[in-house]
Amino acid sequence: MTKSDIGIVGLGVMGANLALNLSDKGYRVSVYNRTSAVTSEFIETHGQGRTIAVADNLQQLVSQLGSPRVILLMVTAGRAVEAVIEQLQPLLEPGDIVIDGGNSNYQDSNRRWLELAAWGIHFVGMGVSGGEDGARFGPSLMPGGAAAAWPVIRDMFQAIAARVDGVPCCQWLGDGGAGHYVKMIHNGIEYGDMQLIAEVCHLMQHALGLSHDDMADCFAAWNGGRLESYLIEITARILRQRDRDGSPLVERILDMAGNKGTGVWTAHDALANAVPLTLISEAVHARMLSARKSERVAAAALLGSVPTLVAESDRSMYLDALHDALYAAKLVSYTQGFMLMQSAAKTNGWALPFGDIALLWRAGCIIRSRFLTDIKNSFEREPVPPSLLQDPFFAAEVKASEAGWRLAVMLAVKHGVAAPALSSALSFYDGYRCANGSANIIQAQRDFFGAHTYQRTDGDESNHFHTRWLGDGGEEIAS
Ligand code: NBP
Repeated sequence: MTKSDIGIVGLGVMGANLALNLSDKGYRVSVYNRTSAVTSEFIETHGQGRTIAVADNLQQLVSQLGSPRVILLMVTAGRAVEAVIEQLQPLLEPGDIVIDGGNSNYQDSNRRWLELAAWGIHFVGMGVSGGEDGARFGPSLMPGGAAAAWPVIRDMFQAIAARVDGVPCCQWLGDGGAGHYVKMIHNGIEYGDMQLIAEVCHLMQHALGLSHDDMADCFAAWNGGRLESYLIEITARILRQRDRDGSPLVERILDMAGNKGTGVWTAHDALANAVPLTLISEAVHARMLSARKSERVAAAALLGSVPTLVAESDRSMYLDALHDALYAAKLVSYTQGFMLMQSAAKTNGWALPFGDIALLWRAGCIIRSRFLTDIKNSFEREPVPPSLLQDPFFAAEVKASEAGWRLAVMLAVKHGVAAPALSSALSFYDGYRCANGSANIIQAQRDFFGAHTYQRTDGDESNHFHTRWLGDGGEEIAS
């Protein structure tokens, strides 16, 4: 029997569609699913005219593969991945490749990379984005792990990935859990983009008094400009969707946002590594607040007031402001996301290819947008700017958007509409572009109550001083 190029474990939404995508591209695929009825249904529905081999167990799957064996796990992250790797490891030989394509925590991938390396097995942690449609017709793929695996799997995964101008949205990202790390940041940025859009919708509705069709028209128009992106495009379509009785469907959707934890991982990682990731963290917190529905309903009865609407004649000015606010805040979010990746690259010893990361998010994933090409250009400048906000192109863009951004945040504050992402992004921007901030007061307070010392601005910054605040007011150099 001809050996298969790849074995897939897990025929859920993602595994099944990746199997079909690989098969369409001419790769011979073997599939195995824990529940055999799922495999039977998959083959009945899709097997005709395809060379997809079926395995009843992992041993059979392994025996169907050419050497080195390439096995893609598309099972639920966590215990399921652990269980499958445990069962697979004794069946494999040095040089074989195990790819985890689930949404695994990058620290698990760091560990699995090391554990499997001890057996000579190459572990790859590969972030997969784009959902069902992406998996079927072209996902964005973020592989990292054992570098020796890349030459073996590159052609196969670049063949099935999304493409922009012929460039595949699949590039090698680095050792260990680098691929899953980048996927985590992708998901965090997705949280931020979604929250910003939700805030803008809320302001359009509750401060400007726009109808759902007007809002949809606005997003559709914005999608023709510099905000062009998948999420803006689908928001226009969502706003137009009607329920059975003809009313806007979104008004019937409960305002409690779910989450699968990757946003929390991102925020947590930022806190653990002292990176100011305010926008994504606000987006995570906003979902947490949304989940407290009954508490919010009670608070609305006690504290709520009906916000007034702006005059109709001012609407178009405020719509322009919301456009600029969305653009500028999004830039802050990406600035922070790339800052976090730069910090992780240092901590983990990864040479993350930041320009390529922007390119591989340009298609096949939820955050795809025009904007990512400008980010790629920033990482190609010599020298690379210390952050996206210091890139000459983006600095000019954000300055041009600043007045509208402030107006939009003022609108939210004045009309009592929560806009935590738009406003915290503006606070970050104001803090970031402030050469002399307010932390001198904090340092003085810390020294006052805890003798934590401070550095002076008018001398050698390597010296630390303590003032005898309650004594004679004199200053001493701390050791
Ligand atoms: P599904 O929930 O559709 O499928 C889960 C698969 O895991 C099934 O094949 C299931 O087998 C298998 N599985 C489980 Br659960 N426990 C197992 C075990 N102990 N041993 C062997 N197999 C086991 O998931 P999916 O949506 O295809 O997602 C797969 C991975 O891809 C997840 O990590 C997910 O986060 C990630 N991802 C999903 C999307 C998306 O849009 N859905 C996008 C990007 C990434 P069974 O049939 O026997 O239960």
